[in-house]
Amino acid sequence: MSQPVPQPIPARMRGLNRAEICDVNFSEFVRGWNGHVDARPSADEAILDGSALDARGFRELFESQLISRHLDLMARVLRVQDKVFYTIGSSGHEGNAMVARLTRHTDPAFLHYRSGGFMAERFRKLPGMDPVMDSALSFAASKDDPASGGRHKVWGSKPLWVLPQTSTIASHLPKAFGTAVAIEQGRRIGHALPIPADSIAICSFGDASSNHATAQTAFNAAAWTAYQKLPAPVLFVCEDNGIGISVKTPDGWVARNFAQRPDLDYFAADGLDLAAGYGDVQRAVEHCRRTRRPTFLHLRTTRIMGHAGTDFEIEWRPLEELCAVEASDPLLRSVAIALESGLMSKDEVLALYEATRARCFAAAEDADRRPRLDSLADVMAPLAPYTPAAVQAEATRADFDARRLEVFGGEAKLPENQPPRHLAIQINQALHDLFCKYPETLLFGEDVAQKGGVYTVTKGLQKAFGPRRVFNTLLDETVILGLAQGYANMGLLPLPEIQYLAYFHNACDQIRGEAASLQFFSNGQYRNPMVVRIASLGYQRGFGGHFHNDNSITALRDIPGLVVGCPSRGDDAATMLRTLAALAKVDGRVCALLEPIALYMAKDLHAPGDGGWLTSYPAPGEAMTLGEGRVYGEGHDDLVIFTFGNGVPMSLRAARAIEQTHGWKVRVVDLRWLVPLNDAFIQQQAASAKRILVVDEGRRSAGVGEGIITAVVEGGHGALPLLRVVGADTFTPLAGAAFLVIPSDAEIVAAADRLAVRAP
Ligand SMILES: Cc1ncc(C[n+]2csc(CCOP(=O)(O)OP(=O)(O)O)c2C)c(N)n1
Ligand SMILES: [Mg+2]
Repeated sequence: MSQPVPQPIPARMRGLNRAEICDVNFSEFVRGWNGHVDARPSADEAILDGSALDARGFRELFESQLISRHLDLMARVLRVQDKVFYTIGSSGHEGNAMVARLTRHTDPAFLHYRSGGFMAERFRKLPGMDPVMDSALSFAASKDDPASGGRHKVWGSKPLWVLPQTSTIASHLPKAFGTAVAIEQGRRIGHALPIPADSIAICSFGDASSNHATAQTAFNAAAWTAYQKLPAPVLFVCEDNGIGISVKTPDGWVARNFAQRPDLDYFAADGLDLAAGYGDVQRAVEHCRRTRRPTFLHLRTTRIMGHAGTDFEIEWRPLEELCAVEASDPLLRSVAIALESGLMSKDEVLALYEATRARCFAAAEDADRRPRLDSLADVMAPLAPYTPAAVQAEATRADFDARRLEVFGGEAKLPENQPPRHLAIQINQALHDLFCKYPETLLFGEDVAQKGGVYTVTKGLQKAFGPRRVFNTLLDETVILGLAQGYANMGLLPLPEIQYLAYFHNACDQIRGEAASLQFFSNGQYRNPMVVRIASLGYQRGFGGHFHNDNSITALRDIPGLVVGCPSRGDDAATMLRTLAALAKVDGRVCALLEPIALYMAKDLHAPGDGGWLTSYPAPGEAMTLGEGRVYGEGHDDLVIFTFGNGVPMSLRAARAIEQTHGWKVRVVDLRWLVPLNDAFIQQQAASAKRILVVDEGRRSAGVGEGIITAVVEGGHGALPLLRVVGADTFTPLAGAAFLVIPSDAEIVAAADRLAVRAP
């Protein structure tokens, strides 16, 4: 079998664009070929002796490789004409087309940015699709791009089950793992999956990316699952080109790191040689599908034409090394196979090469003539869909009486027939109701099952609904949120729990970069609805220190499209939960519920034993509209306090003192919804105010309070006497010192005193 021979680089070409050199190398290699030629194989004959690949398969894979290559070459040329806006290519990785050929278009795929070959090949799985045009539209950021509608150059396709990925390397591995788990678990709870039950999840990434914490956490979670003999049919495809931008992966490291991992089954395949690699890829895919075990496919690739069009390797890499890399071009090997097997003549190869080039350029020019996103409304359209009437109808739908009677144990035991209770109990009852209403609901996290959570909020749920719907995960927030995305991808309704707000920050990218961006980058075609419950905020009498009293809401505030609610009392939590679930179901929204830990058990408001913070359970049929606040002291205008969470009972207590001292009528406005802030409601409440106080237990900088004040000022009420009582920009210390950094009842009263000396 002849190997591609490194081409001598003529002096005139040194320092030139390496893409051009690779392009020229191809034609020169074909013209210079004078190796042995077999008799032409028939379509179903092995392409070369001993290969698992037949001639028809090779021919199609080769065409997919050429499409991928010419899209790259086209991008390099048209980038400088501002017709293309992305030049990270797949050159050297085209062998990943084998993975596409050997899997199904219904196997959800989460792809590396060098998966052009995979995409071109997957497009064959459905009739009437055009990989060249669709890709060209994405390269051109055209509004007609079927993957993202012009929002990013992504590999994505709704009909082909390719979920668009972000550019954050490794961030897609946890959700690929989650999707694999969801395929199995969905079936087990009787959920109708959108894909066949024996599907696998495919996830490709680079060698450097395999070191990333987010990747490692997915490998670990997959192995942790398989170790317990639970299924996790995920095919991890490591496309090893030996380098990450300019940093070389130590020789042999990927094999060393993964070949012996328990419960992550390792396969290696040569992605540079279709004839040699095909059988190994096939074994890996079949193993994953049959055993339902996490499988690691180590695919040998190379990277030619640099990391991206902007990477002038010639400036930082020895020329000899570059030439050696270019000589390992898998397309040269494919040409050798095509010629040696007798499948194609030199002229046929060159004609196909040039025809593919022409096709890619024609598509790119066509794409360039299509419209691009040209208004902010267009850009944002898929980001945060909201259909109020449908959400309200869903949130108030109460057609699950029979199930709840069964779960709660009869009419008399229904929560709405019980005396008023505190927040933790009412959240617990509301969760029971959600489980009755939605058989596709899952609740999971650390310690949520038998123990019922650190604060017993999920107590009894596992007993009532079984371990397949309520379960403990391994201790890893990134995996918890990755699982949530996976379940959502399979049409389930995940309610992941993050044990403390501080530990949300630990895994924030799974929401910030991934879940919340999916509708945007898929132009609304894919969604991963979920309601993340997070035990949050301070005021725990000095216990627990910073990490159990974290008050940083800011990290959630600027996540586009996210909905954040923060109830301060039990009835509000129940009606809010219903709306959050409806937002997830109807509009596919990613939602967070911040549960104020310090109020979980709060029973009293003004004095011990007054029961002022207990509430009755709202029967199903009641729900809270997104953005709707709660007003205490309607019509009171002397002072309006805007607040939320722990600030609500504090402000209500302070209001009494202020009324006594100043004789003012005080209105306390619980915003309840923190993201998005309801500016119109804030402005409407501010309109009749004589003075305004903002009580924000979050941090001073970039906190909710800043948003409230901005709304007030933009509403034209900035001239009113106005002050903030707000947390300090610090971490929270242990013990009594904790109270020094967050607002207190006394500070609210003192702030009112300061307002009193300002003229209204
Ligand atoms: C979390 C994150 N950090 C850094 C980057 C910038 N970056 C983009 S690609 C890349 C190298 C990736 O190398 P590898 O995983 O080997 O993939 P390859 O490009 O070689 O195919 C880096 C550092 C990123 N996209 N995401
Ligand atoms: Mg690499």
